Amino acid sequence: MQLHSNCVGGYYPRTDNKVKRGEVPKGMVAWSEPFKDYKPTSYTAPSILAGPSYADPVIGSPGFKPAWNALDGKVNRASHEGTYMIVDGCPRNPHGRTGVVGRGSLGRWGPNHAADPVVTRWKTLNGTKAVDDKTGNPVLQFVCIQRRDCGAWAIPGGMVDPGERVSVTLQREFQEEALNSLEMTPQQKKHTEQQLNNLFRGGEEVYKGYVDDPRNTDNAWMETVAYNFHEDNPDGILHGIKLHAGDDAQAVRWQDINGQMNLYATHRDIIQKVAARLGAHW
Ligand code: RP5
Repeated sequence: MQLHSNCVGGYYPRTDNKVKRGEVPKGMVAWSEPFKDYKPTSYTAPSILAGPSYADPVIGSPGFKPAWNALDGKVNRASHEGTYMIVDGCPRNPHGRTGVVGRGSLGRWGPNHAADPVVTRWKTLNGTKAVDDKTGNPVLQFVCIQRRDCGAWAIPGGMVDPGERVSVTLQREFQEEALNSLEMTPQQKKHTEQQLNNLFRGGEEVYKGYVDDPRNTDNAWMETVAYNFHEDNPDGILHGIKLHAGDDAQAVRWQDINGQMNLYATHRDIIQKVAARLGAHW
């Protein structure tokens, strides 16, 4: 199992550098390494403890009897990566120590399920496919958003709501973050949905599993299912659609895909798989 690195060391995100992660020296991330002096910081964000609808109660609260590693009513507590351990009553991050116990800013104990839509088109110059000078491969572009919480550029993904089908999450998140559908009239929204339905019906799964996300803790972590929605036609809908950032995104753009891109969490790895799948420049 690959160990994580984005959620080890430094300060927990969005805590104004007040919540320092407990020390996890190099080579001690794996749980299999004995580390008797491990002193993780306990942190669950006040916004999560306030009990929003998307968050679990505190473990031990009366009536909270989660079915770990399973579909628990409408909440999916199963991991894409197999069975995770429950230690002292709490799920344990399968990718190692993070220096934080509790949920940080994540709502669920254990896996927090997201979906990431990678919407791609070929870059064109004067109506023809742009090709990279060095590799000779065509240049692919994807719809990339800038996250409002940290300013990093990312795939416009989001959380799967309880009971929601992943295919619905993928299109919903794309429409909310890259097209600002939350501020459309019902007619505009319907029209946009109809325009995109065909594209979103033809997706290919490119990744499913753990995300090395800076918000992960020892007891709560991000997982995702990423799909590629590619439009090959240079006169297709994606060449006409107007991008408009909304919801958790503060900006949106068509990003040329190449190996130099710096993206949020492990999104670069996901995009690399898409480039390989389509034989694009990297
Ligand atoms: C990442 O966080 C996932 O890959 C997904 O892009 C995102 C979901 O979290 P929010 O954008 O809803 O905060 O780990």
